[in-house]
Amino acid sequence: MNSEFVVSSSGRDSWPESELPEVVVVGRSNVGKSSFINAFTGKKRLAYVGNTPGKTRLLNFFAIDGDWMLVDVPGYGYAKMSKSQLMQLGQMMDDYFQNRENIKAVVQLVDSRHDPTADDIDMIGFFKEMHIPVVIVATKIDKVPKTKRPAHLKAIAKKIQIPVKNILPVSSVELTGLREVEQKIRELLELDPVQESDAVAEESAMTPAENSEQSNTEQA
Ligand SMILES: Nc1nc2c(ncn2[C@@H]2O[C@H](COP(=O)(O)OP(=O)(O)OP(=O)(O)O)[C@@H](O)[C@H]2O)c(=O)[nH]1
Ligand SMILES: [Mg+2]
Repeated sequence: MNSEFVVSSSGRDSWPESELPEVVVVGRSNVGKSSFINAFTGKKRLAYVGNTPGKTRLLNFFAIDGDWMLVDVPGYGYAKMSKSQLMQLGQMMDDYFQNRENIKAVVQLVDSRHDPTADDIDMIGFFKEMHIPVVIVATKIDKVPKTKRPAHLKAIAKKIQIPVKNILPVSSVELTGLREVEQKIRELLELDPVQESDAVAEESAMTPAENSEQSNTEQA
């Protein structure tokens, strides 16, 4: 997979001038959005990953294979933010979701260890209302013991009210489940399926990700 950073944007003036379909990675602060993007693209430092929540403050656009864009956005549910910061983020996100015609799908990340939060459920409802297709990804599956995984995924499915097979478990540390998400995205965007040989070459080219305090996108 060929991926490249396009731009960090604080609002519509700096949305990229592009016709490419955009897939937005959404979820609670700290759920693993930026880590997912790094693992998915096989680039450790593409998106900024932090040890404290609230790291991503801008819309970060990444072009994938010249066909589509992944967009990393700030997480919700992070309490330690000032009112004005929250307002600013809220406006930036609202404008983007309501008015950006390129948005073709959302990858909604939920933590595989816990039930989805009220905010998660609200977000999923919002995208449904907007008629934006949503791919549900359960992150940090490496942290759930193997024998408990089916029960966790079932509980999440029940809460979101979708079939359990539509929840894709991933680990950005062990690099599992990523190509299944890619397959799903390509289906939604009506692109050709992932080539098996490409996917294998990609995953073995990258050692399991460790945290990085550096990236070529914004700095906190
Ligand atoms: N074990 C494990 N840890 C993960 C995984 N994905 C992310 N993490 C860790 O979770 C923390 C948050 O990850 P980020 O990718 O920065 O989360 P984010 O959703 O982008 O957070 P904000 O930008 O603050 O909204 C980091 O310490 C990551 O290393 C995973 O699949 N497995
Ligand atoms: Mg982030």
